[in-house]
Amino acid sequence: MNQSKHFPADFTWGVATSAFQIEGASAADGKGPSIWDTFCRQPGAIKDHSDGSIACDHYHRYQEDVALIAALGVDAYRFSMAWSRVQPDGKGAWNEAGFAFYERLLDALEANHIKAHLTLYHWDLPQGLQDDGGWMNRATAHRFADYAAEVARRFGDRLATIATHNEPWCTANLGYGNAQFAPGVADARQAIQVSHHLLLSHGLAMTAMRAVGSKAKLGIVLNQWTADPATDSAADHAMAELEYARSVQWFMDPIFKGRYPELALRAHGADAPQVHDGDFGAICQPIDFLGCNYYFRSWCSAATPPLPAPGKEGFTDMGWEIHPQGLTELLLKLKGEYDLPPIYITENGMANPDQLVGSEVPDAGRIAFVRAHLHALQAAMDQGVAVHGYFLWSLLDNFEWNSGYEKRFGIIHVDYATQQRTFKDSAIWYRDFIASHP
Ligand code: IFM
Repeated sequence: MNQSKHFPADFTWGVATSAFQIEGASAADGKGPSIWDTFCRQPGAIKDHSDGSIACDHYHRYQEDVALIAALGVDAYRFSMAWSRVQPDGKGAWNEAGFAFYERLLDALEANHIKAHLTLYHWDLPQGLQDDGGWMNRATAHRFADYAAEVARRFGDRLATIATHNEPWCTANLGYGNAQFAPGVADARQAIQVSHHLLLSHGLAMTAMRAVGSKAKLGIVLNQWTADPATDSAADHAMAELEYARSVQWFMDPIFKGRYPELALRAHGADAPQVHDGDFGAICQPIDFLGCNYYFRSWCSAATPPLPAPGKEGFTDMGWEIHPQGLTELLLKLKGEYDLPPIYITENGMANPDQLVGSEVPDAGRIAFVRAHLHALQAAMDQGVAVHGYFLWSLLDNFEWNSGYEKRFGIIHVDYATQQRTFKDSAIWYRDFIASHP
């Protein structure tokens, strides 16, 4: 099947990364610490006891990495800015040396005709703001808007898109709900309040960036899934409906409809967030694009123990079910429920236990995964969903948060001892696939 025939000529093909996962140089040139620097020092927080101090050393090797991006033949690169690199405390003075790094990166991308898609917040809050209460402190939303405005003022005409947040569901639920991520809090009530402050910060940042006249398209990136009942039982159906309301609709409804979903609000009960007058007005405003990160579906079983997901197409090294058809179903469901702006699939990919064999890295499983998801994407586009681009996660093997360096998501293998980069078979396949695009 020649899939490329079905994608429009102006479709954006890209690869994605985030700052903490690749940059390293965690204290270079005036950079302040982030909550992930702190979290990595907590005993037992990271499975392989590693941290992000070196990671892929992208801070020093960005030119080599941009050359690799160019060699893939992609149109676009999605990356994030480390807030504490450009504003060490998250408030107060800007760090010019930090901004200079992103200028150099943008120069290199422009020299190679690669469009830059920036995420402002990919989980690495400046520790200085955490010391003031982090995302539990409503003032953090205002600090975020200040940061967004400064970035848009400096770089707005050099960026194709600016996303406020990456996967705020994770920031709230893994960072504050179950302590798997920084800052390591386990408190359901806080997770819900944090999700509200994240949404508020998104809205305030959108307004602030528009006020400085940013030319970049502005939006947000959400991790999303369908929620499927394990059986036809009423209990499984109810569980699936609630799961979808608490995850997908919880972030989509405020942005597109100016309210929280009733079902989830009722379930949260006394833990429901404190919402001030005017908050929904700030949050619910047009966005130029929606970034959708899709990895798996949610499998909902009320049984004890829960019925496992069938995994007809297998599971990834993260233990995540491979379910490409969920991407089609998700996009069609969203189209039915919301007045959607253009969509980018801002992340999709898989962890695989890849190894160098001579000078090659065979990863047929990843090729099959990407091919199947592109097929699923086409199916949604054929049914009228306006998807403008696809970003493979990830360009490089990198720091996979609390899994450390044990999980490899890259289409380019990184030998962490030498920082040697090697194209995996999937990188070669993706390059050839894009080249065959008319
Ligand atoms: O590595 C992460 C990324 O930072 C956010 N989305 C999911 C990826 C894989 O877990």
